[in-house]
Amino acid sequence: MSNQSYQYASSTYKKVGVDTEAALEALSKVRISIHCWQGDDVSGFEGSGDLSGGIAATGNHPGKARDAQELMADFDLALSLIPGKHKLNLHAIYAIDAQGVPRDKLEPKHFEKWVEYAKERGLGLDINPTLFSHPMAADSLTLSHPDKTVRDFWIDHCIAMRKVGEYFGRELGITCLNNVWIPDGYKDVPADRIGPRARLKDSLDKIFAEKIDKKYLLDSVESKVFGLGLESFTVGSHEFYLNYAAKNDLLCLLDNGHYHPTELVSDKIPSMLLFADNLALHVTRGVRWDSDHVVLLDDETKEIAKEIVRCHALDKVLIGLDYFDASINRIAAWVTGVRNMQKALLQALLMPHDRLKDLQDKQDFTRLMVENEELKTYPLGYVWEEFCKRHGVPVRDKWLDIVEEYEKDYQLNRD
Ligand code: RNT
Ligand code: ZN
Repeated sequence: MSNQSYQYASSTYKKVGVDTEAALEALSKVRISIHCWQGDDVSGFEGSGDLSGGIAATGNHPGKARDAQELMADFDLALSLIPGKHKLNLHAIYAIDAQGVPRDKLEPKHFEKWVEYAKERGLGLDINPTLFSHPMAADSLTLSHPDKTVRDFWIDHCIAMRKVGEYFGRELGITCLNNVWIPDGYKDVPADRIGPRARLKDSLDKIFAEKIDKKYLLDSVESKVFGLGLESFTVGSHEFYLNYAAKNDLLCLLDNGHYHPTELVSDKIPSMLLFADNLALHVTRGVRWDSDHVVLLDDETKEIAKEIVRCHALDKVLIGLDYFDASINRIAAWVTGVRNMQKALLQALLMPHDRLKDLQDKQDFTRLMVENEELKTYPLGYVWEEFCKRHGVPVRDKWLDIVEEYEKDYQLNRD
């Protein structure tokens, strides 16, 4: 029966020149970098308390992971419900058995257990230095701080994490992405804009001075428009990092919560790809601000996926997710976001892009609009079901029953 549904979908797409088998094959090769921090509201294992840096996880759904064991167990459940092979994205604050080790002294050995975990599951690992939720970042200034002692601490931390990333790449045989994001900014109109940016530039030069084999490690820098309490000025702005990355052969990481609301990351992707070999993304959903809601199958997610696919850039764009919703079951949040990113990619892979481009070039905008609109109700769902089945994960919303059972048996006993 279900096979019949897939056959029907396959023949429907075939009529517009789309091969569903090729789409399924292409999608199965895409590793999404899944952020570990959805599992515990960006708390980490240092036990130091509140999230800082102008970002916030809101909500108080019970059952968040309290330690590495719980986070790993929760993530295992999420993985069992997500089709395909992926990457796990870690932050420095998720070091294991590193109690009392200052962030600038973290070493690969503090991440050995994650490597073991990843190896057993065929996962890749990504890393982020953590330049927030720390006494040295209490004033939301880190790499651009006027005090050299503070800057040096964070420079050393970033260098330490590059070594951890290199270790991940070497151990797993899957290139690690090390992404630097800093909160630095001012609440009110600054008296000096170039000074903090010059200091940030100098700090980055020191962090990236050592060349590390790109087979193991790629480095990216993530810009932002503003943070909570830092509304007037962001040191690491888009222009700053765009230029810094281009000049220093680093990747730009575009987080779609980090731009003005009518500015779209989907539109930036082709421009970036004309000038850079690789590009990194944090796919998220900002509601009114950089609120980091769970990724839905919404228009911008679909448009991002379309750009990646029609630029033939599935192997050039490193797709990561970045959201942290504490108001719902955190495993369900992971599964929903990743599956939606995959659905968006599948939908993009099931479009006759050459034909549509041709209509644009011929300026047949009537037919272009009509065909695009008709494609929206093509039987994507049956192809998605087939993908889930082939990868041995539940179809449609069946996976939620499993999460709910786990929540009852394990998560609700945690608080
Ligand atoms: C913050 C950035 C950054 C963080 C994570 C936790 O606005 O998006 O990527 O969300 O590093
Ligand atoms: Zn981000």
